[in-house]
Amino acid sequence: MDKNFLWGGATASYQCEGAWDVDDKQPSMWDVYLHENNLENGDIASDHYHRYEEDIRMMAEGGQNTYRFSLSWPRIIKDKEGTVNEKGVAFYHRILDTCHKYGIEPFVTIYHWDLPQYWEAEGGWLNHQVCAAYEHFAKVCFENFGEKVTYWTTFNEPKWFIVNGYFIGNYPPGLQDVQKTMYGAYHVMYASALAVRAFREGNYPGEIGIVHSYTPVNGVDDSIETKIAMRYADNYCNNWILDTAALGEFPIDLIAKLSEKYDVSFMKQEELAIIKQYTVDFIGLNYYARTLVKPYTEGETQLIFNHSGKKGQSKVVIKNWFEQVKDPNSEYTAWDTEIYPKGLQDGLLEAWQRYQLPIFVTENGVGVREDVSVECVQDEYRIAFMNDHINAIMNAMDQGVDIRGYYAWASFDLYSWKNGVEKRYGLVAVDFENNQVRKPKASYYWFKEMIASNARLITRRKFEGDKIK
Ligand code: BGP
Repeated sequence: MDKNFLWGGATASYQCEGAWDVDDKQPSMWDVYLHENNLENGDIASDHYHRYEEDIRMMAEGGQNTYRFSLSWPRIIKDKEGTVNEKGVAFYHRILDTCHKYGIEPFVTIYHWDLPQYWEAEGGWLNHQVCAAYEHFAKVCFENFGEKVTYWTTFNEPKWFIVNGYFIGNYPPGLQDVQKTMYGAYHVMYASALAVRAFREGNYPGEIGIVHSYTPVNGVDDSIETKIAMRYADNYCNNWILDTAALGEFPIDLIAKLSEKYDVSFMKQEELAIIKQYTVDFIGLNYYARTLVKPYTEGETQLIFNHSGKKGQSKVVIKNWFEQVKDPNSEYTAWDTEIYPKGLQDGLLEAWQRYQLPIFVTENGVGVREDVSVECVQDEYRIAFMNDHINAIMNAMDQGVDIRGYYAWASFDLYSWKNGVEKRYGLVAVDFENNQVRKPKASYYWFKEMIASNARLITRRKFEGDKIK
C-alpha cells in the first residue's frame, strides 16, 4: 500500500452530532419527519457536537489518518435568504482544527441528507430553486473551510436519498411517485455540477468528488433476458449517478425508457451543458452489497425496505425492468444485506474501467445488534467482514485500479436512519443508555494493527467464479 493511503472511518452530521437545536441550528427535514411521525430520532445521537475532541483523538490513537464527516446545511445556513450562522461555521472549524491537531486528514461531505426544513417546506429537491440554494451553501463551505480541506464531496448517495424519499417512500418526504423521483434526481445531479463549477471557479485547493451507494449488478445467468434486466438495474442503481457525475451525461437509454411514460422536458439544454462541463475529480464508493437480478416476470412494482431487523422482509421488483433476488448460498444480515466481498472487487474494476478516475471506498461496514455493556465488544464478524473487503480492494489494486482510501462505516456507533441506534456499525461502542461512554471494540484494535502493518495483516484470498454456486 502507498504510504499516503487514507485509512479511517466515516460519519454523517445528522447521525452523530445531536444538538439538533443548539447554537441557532435550524430543523432539518429529518428532524421534522421523525418528530412528526414519533420515530426514534437523532436529537442527541452520539452527541458528537460536544464530544468531537474525544472522538477524533480516539481515531488518531487507533492509528487512523483520516476522518470522513458531513457538514449540516441547517447548522450553517439559517434561512432561505442564505444567512450564515457563524456559530455553525465555528463548530466545523473546531472539528477541522482538531483533525489537523491529531494528524487526521478531513474528508468532507457537503450534503448527507439533512436538508433544511425551510427548504423542504418549499418542495425540497422537487423545487428547482434548491439547486441555487445548495450552490450558495457549497460556496459558503469552500470560502470558510477551503484552506483546511483537501478532499470535498458534493453529495452522499443521491441514489439512496432520492429513491428512498420519492420512489420507495420510506425516507422523508415519504413519496411514491416516479415523475417526482425524476425531478429530484435531476435537481441533485445538477446541483452537484453547480458545486463543482463553484469549486473550480473559486480556485480552491484540493479536489472534489461525489459519493455513491454502489451496488454492482450481477445476473442469475448469462441469458440475453438477464443481461437486459442487468442493464435496467444498473441504470436504476448506479449509472444515473456515476455516469452523470464522472462523464457528464445521464445514460441515454435510461432517459429514452423513462420518456416513453414520463415527462423529460424539464431537462434543460443549458443545464445539461453545465453537467457535461463540470465533472468530478474522483469518485467515492460506499459498498455494502451487490444487486443480484433476474428478469422481471409478473406482478406490480414492489419496493419493500427492511427497517425492522427481522430477516426476509425486503423486496425490489420494478415492473418491466428487473427483480432483485437473493443468493441462496450467501449470508445475509438481520436487515437483509448480503455479505459479498467479491462484489466490491468486481465493482471497483468495473468503475475503474468505465470512469478511469481515482476511487476512495468511502463507506464499508456491517450493521448488527451488540451488547455494549461489556468492557470490549468482541466483534469478530466485523473484523472478518473488514478483512475480506480490504482484501477485495487489494485484489482490485493488483489489477491496476487506482484506489486511494478506505473508510469504515462507522468511526463510532451512531443513529441509523429509520433503524434507530440498535443497528450498530461503529469501531467504537457508544453506550447511549449510559452517559454516552465510548469504548473501542475489538475491530478498532484490529484496524489499528492492520494499518500499522500496512495491510500485511490482511488474510489474502482470490475470489473464484462470478455466478451463484
Ligand atoms: C449509507 C449511508 C450512511 C449509513 C449507512 C448504513 O447508505 O450513507 O449514512 O447510514 O448507509 O445504512 P443504515 O444506517 O441504513 O443501515
